[in-house]
Amino acid sequence: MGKPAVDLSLYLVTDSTPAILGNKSLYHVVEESLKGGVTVVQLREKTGDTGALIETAKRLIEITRKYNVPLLINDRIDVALAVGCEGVHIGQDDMELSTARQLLGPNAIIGVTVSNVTEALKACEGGADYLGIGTVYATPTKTNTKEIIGTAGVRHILETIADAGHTTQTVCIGGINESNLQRIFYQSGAEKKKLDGVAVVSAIMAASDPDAAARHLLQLVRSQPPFVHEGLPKGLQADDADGILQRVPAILRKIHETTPLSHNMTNLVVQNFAANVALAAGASPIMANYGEEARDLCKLGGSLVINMGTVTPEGLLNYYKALKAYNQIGRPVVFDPVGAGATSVRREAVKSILANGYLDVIKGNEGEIRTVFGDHDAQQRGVDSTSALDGPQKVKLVKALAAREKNVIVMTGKTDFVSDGVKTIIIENGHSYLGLVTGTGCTLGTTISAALAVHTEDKLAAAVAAILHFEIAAELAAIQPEVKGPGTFVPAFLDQLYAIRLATAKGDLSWLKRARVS
Ligand code: 3NM
Ligand code: MG
Repeated sequence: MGKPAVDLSLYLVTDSTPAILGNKSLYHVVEESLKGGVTVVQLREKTGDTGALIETAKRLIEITRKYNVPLLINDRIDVALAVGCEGVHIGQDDMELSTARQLLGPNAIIGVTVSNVTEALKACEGGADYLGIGTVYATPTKTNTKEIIGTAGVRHILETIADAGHTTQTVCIGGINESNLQRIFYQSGAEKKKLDGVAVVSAIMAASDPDAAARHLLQLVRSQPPFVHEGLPKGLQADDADGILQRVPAILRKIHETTPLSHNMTNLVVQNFAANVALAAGASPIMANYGEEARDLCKLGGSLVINMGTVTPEGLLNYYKALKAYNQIGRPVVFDPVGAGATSVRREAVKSILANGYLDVIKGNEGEIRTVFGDHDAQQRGVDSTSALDGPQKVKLVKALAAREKNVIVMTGKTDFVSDGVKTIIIENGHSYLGLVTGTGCTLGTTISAALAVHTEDKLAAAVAAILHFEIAAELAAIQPEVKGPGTFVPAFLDQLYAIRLATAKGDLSWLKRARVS
């Protein structure tokens, strides 16, 4: 490979349709975006005469050369040859890569659109200079896309080409904008191969200030997302259940000492109970379902719980606003996909919430977690879970989902499974009364949020600490002499949450001996 690698960090694809460009000048927008730092420009015109296209390309190449940025032409090898620009971008229905290469020669930059593993491997083997992977998210800019592949699809392609030994550069495309760029970039990246950049149309072409838009997007590509927290220092890594168990008291103590805010956007059924559990566990609850409030609340050092137990269209918009606010400053979010598989509305809600922000922890029962994973057989009856998977299958599921989302997955049940995509912790604590009281699952989400707020650097340990606090409190409550059933259990449970917290603060860790963790 004699030719230098292209900087794909911020790849602009033009679009001069009025719906996107408005009444601005294409040349002006491209020049402004270059000032802002765009690193590649692709001229993409789906209509118009060849002569006019060549004229446009000629004018653009004068601009891109000033900024030392390559100009590529979508699909039209003839136009690229006519103007002598740096290369082309071809789709699956366009000219064959080998033919384009013959026509343009070895030094031309040729990129190929791919949306699955087969296309990606073929393009790499055929000598593509880069892959445009998409469509990541549905976008009004291109409505005839073949496949919406999400970040999971992008990551799968990256992993596959890396495994095959290809070092071909990559960008992703489709629905990328300033509010989702960092999450898409982060979740799409595979261990062995990250994306080299992102390609956008409307995020720049439709912007009122393309210079500022490009500048901001480039800065987002080049910086660590705020919601990614540096892990614990080496030597302190809790790589097994014992290591995590040792850190539980410190996490509980920190909750006790700092009273973190637990901002709950939760359902009507559990608001009161969740607030009481938060208080007993040592957090400061606020039940605020109005998304606008998150802009202020997210700055208070706490965490957010999104519980879609009584989801509504308006509620969803509120979730997005809050999610954005917390993601932007890197404060943690717990998502509780209550009844995820029960109705098609809820299945769609799960997808859109996943597409609207980064969720540090997702907590649900088996049916819910299966739905989040995309298992369409996980039809639920009401919001209760029906068990179908055995232990090893559950481990596999939580691990795969956590790896896909790059977060922590908690799957509750008689046995709980908690995974960060690498390690999976199995917890055998709890009591059957928890299943006889409404909202215990939801309030576990609240308890996890408190731990997460004080221990963002290790979400797995935070989740495990909260689960142990919660479930051992249930065990201790159930054996109190006054407890005769689920009714008397509830107050005793609140008492035990509180008692465990106070005992831990004083250094009494006898409760933790009940932990059954592996
Ligand atoms: N190609 P926006 S998606 C030009 O999937 C194009 O190959 C796609 O527009 C593909 O950044 C797309 O405005 C449009 O969402 C992307
Ligand atoms: Mg094409």
